[in-house]
Amino acid sequence: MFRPAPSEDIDESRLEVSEPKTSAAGVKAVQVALERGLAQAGVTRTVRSMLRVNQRHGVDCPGCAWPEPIDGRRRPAEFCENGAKALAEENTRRTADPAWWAAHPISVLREKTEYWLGNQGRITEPMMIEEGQAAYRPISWADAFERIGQHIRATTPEKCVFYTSGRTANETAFMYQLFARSLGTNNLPDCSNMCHESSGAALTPTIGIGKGTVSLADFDDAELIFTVGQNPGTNHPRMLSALADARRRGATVVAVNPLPEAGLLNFKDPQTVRGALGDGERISDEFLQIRVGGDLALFQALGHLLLDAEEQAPGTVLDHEFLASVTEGLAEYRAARASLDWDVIEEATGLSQEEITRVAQLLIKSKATIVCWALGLTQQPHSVDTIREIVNVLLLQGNFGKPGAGACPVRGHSNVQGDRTMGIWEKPRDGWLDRLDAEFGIESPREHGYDSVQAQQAFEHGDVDVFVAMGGNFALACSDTEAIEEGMQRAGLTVHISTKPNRSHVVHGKTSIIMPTLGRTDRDDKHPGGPQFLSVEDSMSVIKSTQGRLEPVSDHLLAEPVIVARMAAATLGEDHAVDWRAMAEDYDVIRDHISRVIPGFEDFNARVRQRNGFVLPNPPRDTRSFATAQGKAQFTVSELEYLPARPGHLILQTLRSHDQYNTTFYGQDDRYRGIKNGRRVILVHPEDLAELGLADRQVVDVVSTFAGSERRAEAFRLVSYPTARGCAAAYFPEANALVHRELVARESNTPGFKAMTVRFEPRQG
Ligand SMILES: Nc1nc2c(c(=O)[nH]1)N[C@H]1C(S)=C(S)[C@@H](COP(=O)(O)OP(=O)(O)OC[C@H]3O[C@@H](n4cnc5c(=O)[nH]c(N)nc54)[C@H](O)[C@@H]3O)O[C@H]1N2
Ligand SMILES: Nc1nc2c(c(=O)[nH]1)N[C@H]1C(S)=C(S)[C@@H](COP(=O)(O)OP(=O)(O)OC[C@H]3O[C@@H](n4cnc5c(=O)[nH]c(N)nc54)[C@H](O)[C@@H]3O)O[C@H]1N2
Ligand SMILES: [Mo]
Repeated sequence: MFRPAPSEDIDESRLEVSEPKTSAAGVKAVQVALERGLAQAGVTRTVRSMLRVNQRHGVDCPGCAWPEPIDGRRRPAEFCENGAKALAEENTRRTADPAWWAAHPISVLREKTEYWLGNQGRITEPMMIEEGQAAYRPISWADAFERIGQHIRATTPEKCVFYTSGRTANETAFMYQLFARSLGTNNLPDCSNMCHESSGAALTPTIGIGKGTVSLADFDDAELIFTVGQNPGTNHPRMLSALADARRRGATVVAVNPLPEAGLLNFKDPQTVRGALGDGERISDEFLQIRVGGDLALFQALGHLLLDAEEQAPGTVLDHEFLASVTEGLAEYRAARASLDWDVIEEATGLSQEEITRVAQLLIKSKATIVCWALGLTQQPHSVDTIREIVNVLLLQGNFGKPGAGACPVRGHSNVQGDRTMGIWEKPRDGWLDRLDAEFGIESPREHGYDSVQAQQAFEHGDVDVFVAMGGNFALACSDTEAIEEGMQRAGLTVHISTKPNRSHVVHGKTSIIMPTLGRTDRDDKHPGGPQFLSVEDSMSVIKSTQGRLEPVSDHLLAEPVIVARMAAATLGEDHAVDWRAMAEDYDVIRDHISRVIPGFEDFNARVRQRNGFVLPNPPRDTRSFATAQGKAQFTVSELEYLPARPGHLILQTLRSHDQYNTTFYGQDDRYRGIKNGRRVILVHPEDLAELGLADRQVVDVVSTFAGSERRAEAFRLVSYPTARGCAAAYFPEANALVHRELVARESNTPGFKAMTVRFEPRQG
């Protein structure tokens, strides 16, 4: 039942380790989900929110961006354990009210982990702290907006940065970018810069759209599905149903991952009797336990083997009509892939020629292939090349614009894709800005702004005066934790539009304002025209409405669009060209503007009210057309690149535990990996441990090396774990301090969160 916030923080000495699990979900998942809901929110709020999640005209699950079935197959409860935990986090009845802030000065909050901070509850009133003060104090909304307006007017637009986290709804995101551009800056970094930016950077120039090209229905027609560099059992649990359904129908699933993740091996669907009671069913037919960073080599080898097979039996493997009519660059690609050095491929991937050839046979046979991927591919120096190599392999067999085929980057935050569609981007195209300017009579700046890494560097150089964050937890999401925390404290003003206390509130600018907002599940009804709803876009470009119904925990919370409107009016003046108030009063007004500015949103207000929302145009999927600069899909040629570990070193990736949502920790356990009551762990293969002369459970300091400099993180416990040889894994965000800010993916500038070279130094005692 309902429990008050924990007063204890994580105690790493209580760490327990057991065997990793070999299946995901099952009854245990339902039980854990209910427990967390009841502890935070009590019975009524838990039941009400769970029954409405992902239903038509319900609330979009804030957990992930995996789509819901849009035909009749929606289940009575279309949620998963981790979606339920996300809801419990938001629905909690615990509150961080002014008395709580008064009792917890910054000096105390600095010593707490994110687990403790986030578990204190929902922020109930606007709060402010100024230089020299020890704790946050309440401030009225009017004063908060006035302060922000004054501060922004007193500085220059280039010194203002507007960050967006991907839970932000479409309407809010549209207003927020309009505010930044009205002010005169494209400094609109977002969490996507740290997430799937590499996917967009690879897809846009090669297939003409920076998004995936499959819909959920394609999983019904696919013959072969790859899931590469992702952990769906934890991060996209509803994807397991799609994979299980596909396998039952006869499709083959290939998982590519350095870790034998539970959800990639077996799945116990808690919503079927067999899943609840039995051993579960297999999810993957082939599991390639690849080395971290080896995927570029893998897909080059697969491309080579496809071309080779076509040569052996001409006309049987490639889609010649597709290649001739809509692609370019095949000859150069063919030449580059003509020969292959298997020794290098085996070294780069840690896989055998035999394993790779077996998977190539599956590809050769398949008439419809989907490749899904997530962050295992996007956060390494050669990420963009790796994803382009996937595009090459898909193009060879014409796997675009036919049922059961395509590219499927599986997005993270529930509306991260929609935010980009709404113009949250530091590098907007001129044509896009022209339409925005014409609609509102403003003049948007044309100069590109900062992405997340550039914003981080600007902080460090003292070039950020005002930082506004629409959600998120920038200080902990970035690389090089110590440097970004120090940089943020040099800003004149930091503003956080947030639901719960987090680290970024604690390493704040000289003045800091926290504006508490309604969450997705909260009722938003204080408008002249009555209750309002918002909309989101899922990973497969479906736009649908989302509307919360729960009683907010405080009367002082404002909806995000209202906060943006009042901030803009306080900054730009009531007589500004944009009618901010009209948009805040009636979200249909925002949608009307969007319908005239953004292609694909024609008649937005009517279509968003349809039963299943609507799908945005997707030229590769809809018509096999590719709006690249050349007008055709592009083959590309990349050099082979991987992450070789130096002697005495391992390649470290960071990932999410089963009990966290990015920087929010639901609990202290990583159930599927057998880790309990602790997070400062490093998973290492037993033979690597032996070779390094280290022991299971030994406590070490971790030292990362990059470009001649070192980063150190203290007191991590080594855990013997069946990861690929030469690799190690630690949790995000504990390990972020080890990531040098210049370790990034080329072209996308995404931090190299899965590409660190590390060594371990034993600690005494
Ligand atoms: N419950 C829950 N759901 C979430 C989130 C959450 O924190 N909690 N976060 C959301 C967000 S914002 C995002 S972006 C997504 C993230 O979803 P994921 O991408 O699944 O997230 P990670 O935990 O980073 O897992 C990365 C996976 O890639 C593997 N991997 C690492 N390096 C490599 C490599 O070089 N090659 C290959 N083939 N695999 C590799 C890791 O072993 C791990 O299984 O999830 C979203 N959904
Ligand atoms: N080492 C390492 N670092 C990583 C990653 C990694 O894999 N490894 N992944 C990267 C990725 S993929 C991402 S997406 C980023 C995540 O970066 P962010 O999106 O910045 O971080 P989150 O932890 O998702 O944000 C959590 C905060 O959002 C606020 N919040 C929650 N709900 C709402 C809401 O409805 N409205 C508002 N306004 N605020 C809300 C709460 O106050 C909460 O503290 O981190 C990146 N950092
Ligand atoms: Mo993400």
